Amino acid sequence: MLTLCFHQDGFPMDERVVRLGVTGLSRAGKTVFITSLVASLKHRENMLELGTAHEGRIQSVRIQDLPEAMIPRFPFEDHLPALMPPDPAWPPGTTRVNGLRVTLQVNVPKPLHLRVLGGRDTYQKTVHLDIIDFPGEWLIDLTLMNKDFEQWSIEHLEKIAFETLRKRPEAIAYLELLQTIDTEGEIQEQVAKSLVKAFTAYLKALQKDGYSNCTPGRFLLPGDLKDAPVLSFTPLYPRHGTEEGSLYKEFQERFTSYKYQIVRKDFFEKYLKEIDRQVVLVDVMAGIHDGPAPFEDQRKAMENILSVFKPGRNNKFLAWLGESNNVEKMLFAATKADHLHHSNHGRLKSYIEEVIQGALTRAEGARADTQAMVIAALRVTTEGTAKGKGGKSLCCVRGRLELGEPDDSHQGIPRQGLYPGDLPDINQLLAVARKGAKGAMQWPQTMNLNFRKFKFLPDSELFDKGPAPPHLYLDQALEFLIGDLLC
Ligand SMILES: Nc1nc2c(ncn2[C@@H]2O[C@H](COP(=O)(O)OP(=O)(O)OP(=O)(O)O)[C@@H](O)[C@H]2O)c(=O)[nH]1
Ligand SMILES: [Mg+2]
Repeated sequence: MLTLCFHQDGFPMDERVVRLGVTGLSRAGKTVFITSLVASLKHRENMLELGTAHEGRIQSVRIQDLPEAMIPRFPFEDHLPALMPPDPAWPPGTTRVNGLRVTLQVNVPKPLHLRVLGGRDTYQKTVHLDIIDFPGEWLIDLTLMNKDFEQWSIEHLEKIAFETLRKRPEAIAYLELLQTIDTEGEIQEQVAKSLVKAFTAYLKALQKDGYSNCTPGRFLLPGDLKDAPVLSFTPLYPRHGTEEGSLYKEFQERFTSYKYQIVRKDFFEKYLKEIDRQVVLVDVMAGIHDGPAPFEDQRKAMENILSVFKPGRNNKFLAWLGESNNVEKMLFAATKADHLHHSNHGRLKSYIEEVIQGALTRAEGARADTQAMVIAALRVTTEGTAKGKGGKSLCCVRGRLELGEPDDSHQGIPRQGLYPGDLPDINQLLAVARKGAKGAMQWPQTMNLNFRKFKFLPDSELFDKGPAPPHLYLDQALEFLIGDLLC
């Protein structure tokens, strides 16, 4: 939205409101990204690649509530100090929607035709950047919108059957319970509850193993819907011509209400529909670490989710997106790049390009300006080399390695050098993942995949410029996302 206003001196002043969508699956790094982005706009010492900041033209940065009074404020004022010295720690997972507005006042050069009027050579532009944060678990629900209860049930039941072969106890428990229930008989709420309990336990087990397609997301993170009837349904074997009041019919209706009321009206339409610019964060390395099947599941989930934002000609979402959805810029970013030595960043970038290939093609079809990047919104490691076997030089990262479950006090954790391994060839990985989407839990030994998952804590030492967050390529990401608005 662009409003042209006039200053007291009679010169024009632009005002633009831009909604920046920060999307990503659970734990992709959305909250850290938003915190670091806002802090880096306020404290610009590390933002050399953001042209306006570098040129000193940003006059002021103000953080405010969103104009929508019902959306709670993103707790930036809590998150930033928590990431900083003296005892830096990561923010907790997000459990409800929240957001904030960052208002930037920028001096921009006056167009030539206005310069003839005399006065100053610059004028002031105001950009309001509206950002929403939400639990990643809810994003996956967008994939429900083009499914009915029967399709959704079949997909889940096929996967559950497969997981029983793999002896996943939660899958076995759900199927065994389901087999004892007459789904065409009258619904008994106690029976419904036991099904929901067993199915939720199964979804949680999948999520723990790194799977992304765990719908409905509210079963994992209900927010204020805990125990609401709309969350009381589970996948059932298809039945036709079932009577009103039967368990099958009730579950079918609850699924439909969930889809339209919770996913479409309360989530997509309220928070995601009006996005102007979007960053999609993907934790590619976690995907690889979890194994071929979860890696493929992550790729598919991202592709399906992104189809919501970039409607194609035959896309069922087109109807609800209407004409208003016109994402101008999309950035696909592989997060947590500081886990790898920079010599691997090129490979990580090629992963993200491959993983989101389908979505990229669609976005380009819709003429959005797209880019793939690797970033670390908060850099928590430094780089170095170590001698490996046979005196071979290994590229290492060094940081405060978090071992086991995080506790309240991380003080005193020593810094350790770690050789994270080299990323393997993406085409090889994708070939195994696609072939073994339902099968392989492990990458073949022959791939020599010594890459492993680890977690570093934020590091006080790296905050060497006051509250300006240390990062990797965040300034380039911002230049792409909003640079053009600031000139
Ligand atoms: N090394 C490193 N780790 C990061 C970075 N950003 C996020 N992380 C890690 O990823 C975890 C999740 O980050 P969040 O920002 O909370 O992720 P989220 O997408 O908001 O997660 P949900 O709210 O659960 O959907 C953090 O606790 C960190 O362990 C980063 O830039 N570098
Ligand atoms: Mg979060």
